[in-house]
Amino acid sequence: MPPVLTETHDHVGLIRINRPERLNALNSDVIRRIVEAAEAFDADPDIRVIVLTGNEKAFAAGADIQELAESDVVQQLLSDRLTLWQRFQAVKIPIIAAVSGWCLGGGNELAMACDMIIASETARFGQPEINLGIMPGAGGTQRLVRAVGKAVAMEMALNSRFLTAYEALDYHLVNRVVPVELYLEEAMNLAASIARRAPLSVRHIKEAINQAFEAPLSQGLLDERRLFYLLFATEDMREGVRAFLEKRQPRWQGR
Ligand code: DAK
Repeated sequence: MPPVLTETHDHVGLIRINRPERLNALNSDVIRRIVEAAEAFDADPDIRVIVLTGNEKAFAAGADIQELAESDVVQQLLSDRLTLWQRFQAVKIPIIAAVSGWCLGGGNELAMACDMIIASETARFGQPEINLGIMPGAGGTQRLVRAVGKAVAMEMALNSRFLTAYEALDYHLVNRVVPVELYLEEAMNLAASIARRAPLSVRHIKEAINQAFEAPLSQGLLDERRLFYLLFATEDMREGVRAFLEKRQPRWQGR
């Protein structure tokens, strides 16, 4: 079985990390396949939202420690892993992480690189890289702070504190927590609901909200306005307001 599987469900693309014998540890091949699958869905006009998941026991227990053991600084510097993460971030349609079980190290960084996280009650979130004498290297010291705040991020990265699913909810790392039997269904339902909305609005909203993490407020507001104005040039905007005034459901064309 390949280590990354894909399926489509109407307008939703599902990516499953599939290395159960290694708790879905992320080696270079797996990361590359995830990124390529996400890019392929992004380029497919029929797909409007992506769900990324693992299995009940593990979303991903971090980078593959076997591979790390064989790596040195030159290999790290020459590897294209950083570029792969940047390509994942550049995906324009929303990505929802459906997380159950272990979500550690690079696994947590991957979940945080998604746009929303649906967690099962059994999910455990952590940045345990310090136990290996390294540190988070794909957003664990940056995105985590923006999600949970400095104090909790420090404890997670400095002292390998794992968060339960409900702690992650309290600290705004995840959108919601559901029973383990339902986490994927919940994520797929959320994805399907977003997929029914005006596709260009969805893309612009994702871009604008992500700008809030990149740019100062004044720049972010300018970018938001530019994206807002652009939507006035779309047929979907005409259709949306007309449908409201005519008291009917809009029919989105994505143009
Ligand atoms: N890598 C490789 N194998 C792993 C693994 C991992 N991260 N996690 C688990 N496994 C393997 C175990 O070795 C075991 O294999 P066998 O002994 O059966 O052959 C099997 O999966 C089942 O695991 P356990 O027997 O340990 O299962 P338990 O339920 O007892 O414990 C656990 C679950 C998740 C607490 C434990 O497995 C664990 O502590 N795993 C390691 C977690 C960890 O330290 N993760 C952080 C890795 S460092 C980069 C960006 C990011 C990163 C790196 C580079 N660049 C931009 C270049 C990220 C780094 C990391 O994530």
